Amino acid sequence: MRPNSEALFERSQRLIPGGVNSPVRAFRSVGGTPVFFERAQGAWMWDVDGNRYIDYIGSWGPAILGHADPSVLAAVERAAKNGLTFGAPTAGELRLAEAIAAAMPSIESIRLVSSGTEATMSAVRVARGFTGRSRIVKFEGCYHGHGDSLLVKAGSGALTLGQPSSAGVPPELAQHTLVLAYNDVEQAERTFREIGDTIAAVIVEPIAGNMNMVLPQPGFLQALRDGCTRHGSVLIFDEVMTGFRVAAGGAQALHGITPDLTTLGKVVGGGLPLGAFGGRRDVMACVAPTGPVYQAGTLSGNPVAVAAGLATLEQVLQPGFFARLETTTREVCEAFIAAGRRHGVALSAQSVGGMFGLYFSSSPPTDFAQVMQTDGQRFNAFFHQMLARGVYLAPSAYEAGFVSITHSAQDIADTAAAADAALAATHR
Ligand code: KE4
Repeated sequence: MRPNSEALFERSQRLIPGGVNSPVRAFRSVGGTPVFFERAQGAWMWDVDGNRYIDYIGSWGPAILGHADPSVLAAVERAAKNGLTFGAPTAGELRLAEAIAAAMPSIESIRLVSSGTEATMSAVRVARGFTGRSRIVKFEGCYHGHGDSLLVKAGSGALTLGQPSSAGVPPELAQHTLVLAYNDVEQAERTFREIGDTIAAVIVEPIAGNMNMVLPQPGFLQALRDGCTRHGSVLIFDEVMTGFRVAAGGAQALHGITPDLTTLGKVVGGGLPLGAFGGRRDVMACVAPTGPVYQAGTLSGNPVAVAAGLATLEQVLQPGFFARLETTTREVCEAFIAAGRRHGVALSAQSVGGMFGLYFSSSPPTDFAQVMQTDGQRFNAFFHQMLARGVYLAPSAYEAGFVSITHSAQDIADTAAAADAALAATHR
């Protein structure tokens, strides 16, 4: 008898913290036992008991082509047969760098790394090295990976020093991180006026996807751009989630704002460990070995991960890809909205490209405070009802959802039917 999720979870908790290798997977936000998966193909995943699920997480973004895309697998196999890692430069990583730079003109120089965290951690260090300043600004509700300077929450007052949001982050370090309110233009402009010349970098998710999905309000990103330009601070767009997910050129293309640095991950690695940071040539010239800011990695630019990334971008950058993906994702949102309307439930949804937000509130939240007012308990009940009906949503009311190019009309119809039944069961 093969062990099921419960048995595997029980055993894994004895050896792995929380039984998982990344906290959100533990279902702590929604309760219950995390599902252990065994196989995935296209829009579907199968758990260890053989149950099939329509997947709306896509491994938190990478699976934009659907799982186990044949062309990506073929590219990975070809690369792997030539050796898994050289620790030396290869033509493939140059081709990937060129493909990214061609899609995102703000990237004049780029360094490949192995995760989104490495990308953002490195970008912050480069900004500090380039400006000679220590202070950085981030926004409440945005997540940029688990680098120490970015695990910081808002201090008591608006301009007070940041406080660690994790144990193990020294207060002496957290104090250099200022946490502002996402979409609060007036606060951002006031901060620049008062301390702009002390700011090394402003790092922002240009479309927030880690407090569920929150869109930038008109003028917000431009205010950050103008403030950084005026005060010589580095504007970092963290596009780990939005890069090659919301549009071919990322959120920076959709909003017409040119950052000084961009960080990437997820889709750019096609499902294998790969991230990147890059941008203005003068800023990136600070990166070792050309400059004094040290950054390195044994598996940076790994040839197999690069092969997966190149094969993925080859499809993602095809004309019409995002038009198709946008339509599919919008149809998924419309299915949820229609179900909420049929059952008289305050349920809203919105999408950009291949990512969406689903909220138990009458309209999509526009900032962190509004996100915290959405009905998390109703989401949790809905989550489990959908899971029981073979639809796998992100196990948290504060995560975005992701759609692949392989999600079919039938998948959407099945999702709509599951949402109907789930709301009927939870909102009597
Ligand atoms: P990784 O180190 O997980 O590759 O990337 C960190 C990161 C950086 N920036 C943004 C905007 C991100 O969304 C992420 C990671 N996103 C989470 C999802 N909320 C990954 C899932 C997880 O932590 O397990």
